Amino acid sequence: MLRVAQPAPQVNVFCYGAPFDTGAFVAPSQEWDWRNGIAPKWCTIEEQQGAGFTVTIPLLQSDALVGLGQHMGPVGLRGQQFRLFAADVPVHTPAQRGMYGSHPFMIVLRDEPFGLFFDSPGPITIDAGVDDRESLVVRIEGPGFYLARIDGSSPASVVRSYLQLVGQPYVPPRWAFGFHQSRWSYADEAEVREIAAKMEQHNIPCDVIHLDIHYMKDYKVFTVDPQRFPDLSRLSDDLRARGIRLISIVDPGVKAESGYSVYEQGKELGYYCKRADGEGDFVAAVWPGATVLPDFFRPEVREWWGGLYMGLKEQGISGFWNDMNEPSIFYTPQAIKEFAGRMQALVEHEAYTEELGNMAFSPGLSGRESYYSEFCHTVGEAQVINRFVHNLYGTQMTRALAEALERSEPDKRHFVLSRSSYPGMHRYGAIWTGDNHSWWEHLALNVQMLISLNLTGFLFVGADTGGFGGDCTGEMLVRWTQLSAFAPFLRNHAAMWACPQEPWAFDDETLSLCRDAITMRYALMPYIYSEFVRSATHGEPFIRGTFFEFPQAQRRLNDGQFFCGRALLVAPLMEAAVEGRDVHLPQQPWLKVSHGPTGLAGESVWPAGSAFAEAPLAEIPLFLRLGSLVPMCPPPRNLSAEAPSSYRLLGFTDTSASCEILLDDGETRYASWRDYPKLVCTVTRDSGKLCCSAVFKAAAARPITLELEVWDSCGGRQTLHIELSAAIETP
Ligand code: MIG
Repeated sequence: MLRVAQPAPQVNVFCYGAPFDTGAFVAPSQEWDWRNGIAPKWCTIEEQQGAGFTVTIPLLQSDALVGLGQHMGPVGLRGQQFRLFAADVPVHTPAQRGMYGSHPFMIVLRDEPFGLFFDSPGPITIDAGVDDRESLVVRIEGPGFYLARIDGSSPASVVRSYLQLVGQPYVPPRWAFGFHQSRWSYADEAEVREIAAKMEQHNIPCDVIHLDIHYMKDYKVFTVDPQRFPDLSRLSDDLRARGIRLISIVDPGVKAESGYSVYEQGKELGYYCKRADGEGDFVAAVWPGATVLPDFFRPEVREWWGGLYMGLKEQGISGFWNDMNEPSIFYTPQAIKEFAGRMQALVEHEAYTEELGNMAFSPGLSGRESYYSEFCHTVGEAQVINRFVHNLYGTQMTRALAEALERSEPDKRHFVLSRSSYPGMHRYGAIWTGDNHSWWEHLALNVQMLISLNLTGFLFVGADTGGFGGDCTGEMLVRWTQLSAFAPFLRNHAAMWACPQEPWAFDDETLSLCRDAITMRYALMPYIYSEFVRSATHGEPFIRGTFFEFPQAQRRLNDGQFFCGRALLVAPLMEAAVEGRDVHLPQQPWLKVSHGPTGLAGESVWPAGSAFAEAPLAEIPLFLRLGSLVPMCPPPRNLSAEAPSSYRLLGFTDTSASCEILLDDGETRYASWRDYPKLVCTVTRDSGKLCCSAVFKAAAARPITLELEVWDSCGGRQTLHIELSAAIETP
């Protein structure tokens, strides 16, 4: 492996008690400095009567703390408290201390930063300098845990080592970078066809339409409602012919209904989670009513479940969306009976008490933490109560899916999306950030989550664009689409009770500005896709905060701007009725770029420092970093279309800059970045004259046209036109 002359990052893994093997680590243990039961010098570890452990890490006053993936609150964690216990979180308010996923990896930012990964699948409570301002206190419930400490010279080197430890982030097929349109739920085949037709009619590039829970018959997983979707194969074929793919949702809860074949199979095989009291299968209520939960901790259950997706795959479904896998529980039959009984007793006696008031105000039935102590998993020989491995359930379900797809087509990359996740799942699939609302605050939260999740190895992520709950407005949809145009995963999705939210659901201006933003993303696809794959294969985040790229700007943890790849600084608008915002341009001159449906063009050079960027509704402030070269192409209708034969390159450099454009088929799996077919372009200045070299690597040469626009830091602009016929070098 090639290493630059930097102090090699140091990784120590401490093992405490008898930890559960979460599968998060992939690196063979010999490569790391494993220490069993020895307390590290830089923290104190207290054991609490067999109930768990408290780890206290002293913080310097100047330390900042980032990470934790999916969480509420600002990017900087200091001064916040968290509780990692995967939950179905219907409203994302600042009071929420935990989300759908648990990602217990943090980075302490100081001159010599270090990462901390607390590997344990049970509940974890984190106090980041609240009770004691000078300490990070982490409470782990369970029989043991691993603690990895990763010392590095920069946040980037810490993340790189972390990803060597837990494995390379998931790379989806290229088409997954296209525009996804979703809704809970498109009611039937006719409506899905209409959505596809409207995309064409309105000239909006689109690759995917999602089928939410109503495609199923009575919410029974792996069934298709014959009334709503009489011929799913034909529908998917027809859409595919127009470049649009279908993705379908799958929930873990299996309707407990005799005669329903999936239920019967699993029952016959004994594959459902058992009640902790030994009284048979655990039954809980979710969408279908009474359901049972597959025990995904057992390899044979994963294999069985994974196989069930293949039925949908054979009907032309291109990828899958695992929802509700915390797992979400609306109520248990026992809990609702108790609740109803108690309520009825009070009502009968006309006892309009405070208790009744409380019951009316908050029934507290959905997602009660105690439910998760009522069932268990079989792990090897042992029975383990869900609570202690709770945060891994969604990961195990998603692993079942990813492994089945891999078995069916081992040479390909697949589309896998999950709501709940834990480190390790970042290797198998994508996540979205769950049920946000059409609130400006959640647009800002989206930026925070992109940064924090990417720091934690979850690279292919995105939020419901336009917001899930509540009614979006035209202006909000435009601003959100402009932001998500730079997110790895771009999906417009809305809840059942929300107003229609497709780009055409508002007015003509909204439609045309959403179209512009989406089309711009397609024009930028050579950059976005190539840069994403490069990040994933190099163990780097794709979305990065200012502090990550410029560690000197350590205090700018939550400045509401982010880097999309290494070259582009994006400053989304996060308020209603504003025509601009403050931006912070670190250290060096930046090229302000304008954008449009055909991509980016240089505008003017801005000096380092804080500035106000005008941004009427049609615009999102974008800046190109000095030393970069961004490849673009004529925007295709969808990403299954033929590979482009011409590229536009926008550069900003006083010396030289280069870019690598992937030329792969968009779905073949490669062992490393080196193996991807690509075109490497380099621009240089030779006594003021612009030169460009372009070399095909691991790819057959083919005729390609290059249009170059290159700026220097004094505002000079040069252009160049090149016709490549084979592996040649110009000038
Ligand atoms: O309880 O399938 O987060 O994206 O549309 C709601 C219906 C269930 C929650 C998911 C959301 C999805 C919805 N699901």
